[in-house]
Amino acid sequence: MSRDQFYVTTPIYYVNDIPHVGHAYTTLAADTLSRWHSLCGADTYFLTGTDEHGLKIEQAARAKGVSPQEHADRFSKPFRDLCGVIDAQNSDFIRTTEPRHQRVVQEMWKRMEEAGDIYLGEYAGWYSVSDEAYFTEEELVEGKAPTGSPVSWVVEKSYFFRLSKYTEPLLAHIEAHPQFIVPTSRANEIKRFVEQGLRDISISRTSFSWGVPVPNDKDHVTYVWVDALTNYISALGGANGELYERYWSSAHHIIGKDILRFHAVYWPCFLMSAGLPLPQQIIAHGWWTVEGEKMSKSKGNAIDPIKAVKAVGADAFRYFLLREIPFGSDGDFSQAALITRINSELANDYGNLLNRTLGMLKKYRSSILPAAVTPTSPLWGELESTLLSAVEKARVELCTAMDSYKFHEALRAIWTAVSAGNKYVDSAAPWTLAKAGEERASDLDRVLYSLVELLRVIGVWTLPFLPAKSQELLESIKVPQESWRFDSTTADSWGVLTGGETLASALSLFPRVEGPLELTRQAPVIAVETSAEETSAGETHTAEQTSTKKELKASKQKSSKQKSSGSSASSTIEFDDFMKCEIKVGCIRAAEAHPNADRLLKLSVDIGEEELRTVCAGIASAYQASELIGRRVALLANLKPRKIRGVLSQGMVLAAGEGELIRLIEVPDGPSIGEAIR
Ligand code: ME8
Repeated sequence: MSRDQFYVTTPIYYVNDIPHVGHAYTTLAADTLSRWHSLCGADTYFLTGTDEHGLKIEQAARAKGVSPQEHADRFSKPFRDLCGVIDAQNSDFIRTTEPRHQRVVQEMWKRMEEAGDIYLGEYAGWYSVSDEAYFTEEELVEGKAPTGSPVSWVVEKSYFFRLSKYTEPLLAHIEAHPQFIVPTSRANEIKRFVEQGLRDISISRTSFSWGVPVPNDKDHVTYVWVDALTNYISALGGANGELYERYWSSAHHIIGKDILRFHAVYWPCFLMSAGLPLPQQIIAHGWWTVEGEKMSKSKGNAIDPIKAVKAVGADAFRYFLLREIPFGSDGDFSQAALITRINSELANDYGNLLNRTLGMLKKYRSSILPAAVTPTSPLWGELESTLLSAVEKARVELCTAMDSYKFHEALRAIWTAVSAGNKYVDSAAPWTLAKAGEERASDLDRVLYSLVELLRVIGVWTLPFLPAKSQELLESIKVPQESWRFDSTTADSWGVLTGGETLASALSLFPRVEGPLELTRQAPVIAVETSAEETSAGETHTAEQTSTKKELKASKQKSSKQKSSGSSASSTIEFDDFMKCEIKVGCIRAAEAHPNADRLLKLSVDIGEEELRTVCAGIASAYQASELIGRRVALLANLKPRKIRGVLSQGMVLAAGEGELIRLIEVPDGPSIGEAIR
């Protein structure tokens, strides 16, 4: 049986820096996609590597007093190691200084030359070394490249590529393949650019020698982008290679938005000229900042993947990067957001489901899994049907999200199944069944089995995202390896575990993390502005000290904010004052968007009264309404009802944090709904 192929690549990274979170992000997205397609049965190939030629590298090596090759060897290694650090399973790692690559670059050149698309001319223009690109006078911004890097006027003999010839063919290809460039906003950007008409580009250099020699002209080396882009084919053995035959037609290039034009304009035109088919898709993702700032060497604020993995583990790091922002959008890496996601979604939501399931199985059945209960079994009940339909819905959403590179949606979908599991525990109340003894033994068996089966499904789904932890889970609950496949998770395949297996009695996959974490590459000595009471003028601080000071300042600001809003941190209240608050255990039965306020959700909360309480909560930027159903919350029940934007709110759910980071205070299982919280 022939299987679909899926070939995925990352950019090849420059060896002028060491890897940071931006590089890790692209590699991890490509890895997750590759693993996802494997899980779905495809024959996958995943390529990453390093880009080692060009003036930039030659100059960096010279500055360090080493040869360009030595420099490249030294700086390529951390990128190769990065894959291991973040648990990326690449099939190959290509380096542009390898002979296998250089051979194919020259072949590519010859093909383009034979097509009549290369001619010798003279180039004069503003050249930026750090961008490896020429700019026209009009493109300069205040005498610099649009990126802000310095430019110099260069005149040299150069070979040119007839890019202009491909304006129409490229536009036609983009029109005919609406999914060629994603997201659509980026495709439109490229279309607008091409519609203005493409100009021929210079594709060789004589001003330096660190590159692939142009065939039959030793004075020239190939322009770095002709060299670099060809890696996607050279790693497959060139256009006649076996791997090329097998994978090229399924190529997907994952890149950052910074290099879209090279991939979506130059590369397809080079390929058309060489008579080779175009890749299937070019997928551009957004840009990470750190704590609201651009990452830069001078600021020393680049997140080091090695440190991040050391601090929170590879899988939690992967989870955060993919869950935090929509793939095509820019996003910010903040330590607070990292910690919140790990603690609330991994340790809390997922951890609870896992702990409760294995804990109860141990307590009530000595960790032996009861016999399978499937939808056709007489024991199957309504609660199981509800659970299974939530799982089926999540499965569909997961597929849709992955088809459009919405990793954050995919994880959100999986977590709706986690919530459905936690809700199932609450509704099925296994502890009550256990109390009833023999009489309800088969009901208890059914609940325990269903929970483990749910864990199996979640374990399989999370394999592409959290590979090591998912594997640990699947092994702990004895899921046979042959069913670690996506098609084992349909509603029809509910019941893969047969029962009778002895499972692990406990498993701690994601421990809670506490800040502050040391995540940046280095803590440079930098001057900070301080007030006279904190330090004498001119003193310097390490970044660590700075952040402590920042935190200090923030907490001071916070407490002064509290003071001004009337709740002075220093004043105390009497016990009786507190006892006036009726805080009760509640359960959210329904949730929807507030009709008149984007920030608010309208919740229906059960606190054991005849009618549900309507509560307006300012949590819409942190929660989807659907994921709240079934959550146990703390509700301030005797707060005077008040109309909020036209809806009468009868109480307040307790939460901590602000904006997107706000999290509901959750109530553990045990106390029943309506019970007082003291
Ligand atoms: O451009 N946020 O290499 P490069 C998100 N050699 N992604 C980021 C990022 C950030 N802040 N910073 C870097 C090159 N990246 C060429 C590529 S390909 C034929 C040649 C990621 O080392 C993102 O994928 O500058 C971006 O496109 C890539 O690193 C740039 O890596």
